Amino acid sequence: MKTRTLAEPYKIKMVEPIKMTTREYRAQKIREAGYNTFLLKSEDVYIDLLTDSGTSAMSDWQWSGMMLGDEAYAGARNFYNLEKAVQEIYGFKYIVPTHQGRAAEHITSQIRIKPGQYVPMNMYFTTTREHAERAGGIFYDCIIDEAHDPQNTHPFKGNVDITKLQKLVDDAPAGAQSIAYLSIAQCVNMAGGQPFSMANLREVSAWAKKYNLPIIFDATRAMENCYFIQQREAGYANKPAREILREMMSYAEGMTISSKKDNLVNIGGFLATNNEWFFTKAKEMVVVFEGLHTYGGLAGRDMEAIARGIREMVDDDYIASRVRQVEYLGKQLIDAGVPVVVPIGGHAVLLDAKRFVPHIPQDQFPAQALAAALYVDSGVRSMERGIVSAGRDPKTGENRKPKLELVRLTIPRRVYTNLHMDVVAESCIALYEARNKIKGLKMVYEPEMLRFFQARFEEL
Ligand code: P61
Repeated sequence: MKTRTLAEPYKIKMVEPIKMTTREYRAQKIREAGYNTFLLKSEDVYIDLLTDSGTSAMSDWQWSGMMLGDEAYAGARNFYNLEKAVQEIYGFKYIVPTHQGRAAEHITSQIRIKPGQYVPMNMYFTTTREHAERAGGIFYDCIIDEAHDPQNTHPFKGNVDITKLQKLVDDAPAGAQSIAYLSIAQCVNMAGGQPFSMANLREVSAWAKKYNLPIIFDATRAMENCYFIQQREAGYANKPAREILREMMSYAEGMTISSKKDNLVNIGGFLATNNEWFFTKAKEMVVVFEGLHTYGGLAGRDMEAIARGIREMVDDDYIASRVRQVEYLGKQLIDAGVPVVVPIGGHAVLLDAKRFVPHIPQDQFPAQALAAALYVDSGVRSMERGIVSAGRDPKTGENRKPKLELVRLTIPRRVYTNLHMDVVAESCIALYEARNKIKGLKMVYEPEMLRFFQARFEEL
């Protein structure tokens, strides 16, 4: 029997008009932007799939909460609303707000990493690794090998490979003491939004307990991971995503988060933990870098929007419709034979540039070139997630050459309709048919840190 169509569990109350542009105009704009989609003006973009970060549409309930901002310097009512939401939904006792996710990563890394210690992560994320390295930590990739293969259809490509963790403990000079903590992310961003399973988390947690190693989540996209567990993992089909989240969080000692994703707001983040020592140290540090521990760089109204977003994100109808829209776009590309990362992830569809433009060698930045070409074709803005994003090895200074050379089409939450997705799919398909015309790039300006944000290129 054909399943019935399910539409979005919300309706549109306010719209933001988009400017239409011509191909010639866009060709000029991408040249002016040094072929870097981060350097385009948003006004020149038709459908903005650069990121799902801070780009969500807030609900009327969140917006009305913003009018109830208590802008006192200390002890704002909204902080306590946020604290209560985190305690009830995530289950952590202590919370320190920050202006966004990387600030929580900075504080966590500085407090918890001793120079020379390893920080295993299930694949790197740019800011998470940067902050770990700035604290003297050494990144160690402990994700399963399948995650590095865009064509592997493993349902939980975000899983941790425990044999890799064991090898690290066995080989490291001081064994488990050489490890600061396990930094585990849900719906692994750089792998294409790939989830881990609860079974894997349970095993990782049991292993970590043996060595007295804490797990600290990067819970930026935890909710989307919970949806996949509900859909794919035995024993979870009838569990509300909200309960799945509570179980997941119970395996960790704490979390950092960019609230700009799961939490459905335009700005904010926090760290949360059950460890009183960590909380006390984080409170000491947040006043130096962010603001008092009851606002951490956020306005009272922002904290209210996060508190309400946290309560909205656990709605099963919402989270299903969010992930299904990503799948809707992905399926069209798969059906047309366009090379994408499979399975389709929770927040994005990723074009596999190595197969899309195989005539462009990796040192000519194939994903960067493809992202630029997509913008010129249709005004769709995407993001390079390949050799430019991977940066240079801090020891050798050489380019890191990641196996994954991807262009990320990231879907903002509650923002675009499926017709927008159709336009994106059409453009990707047209581009794939004319792929031989896409040329490689050379980098003409390279920033020292997180170079992908501001690097500039010229066409070869
Ligand atoms: C993104 F090109 N993500 O995906 P902040 N952890 C995780 C994230 O996805 C994340 C942060 C921590 C962004 C924004 C962004 O290389 C880039 O609130 C899993 O952005 O500080 C952010 O949270 C950091 C885009 C960040 C990038 C870094 O689009």
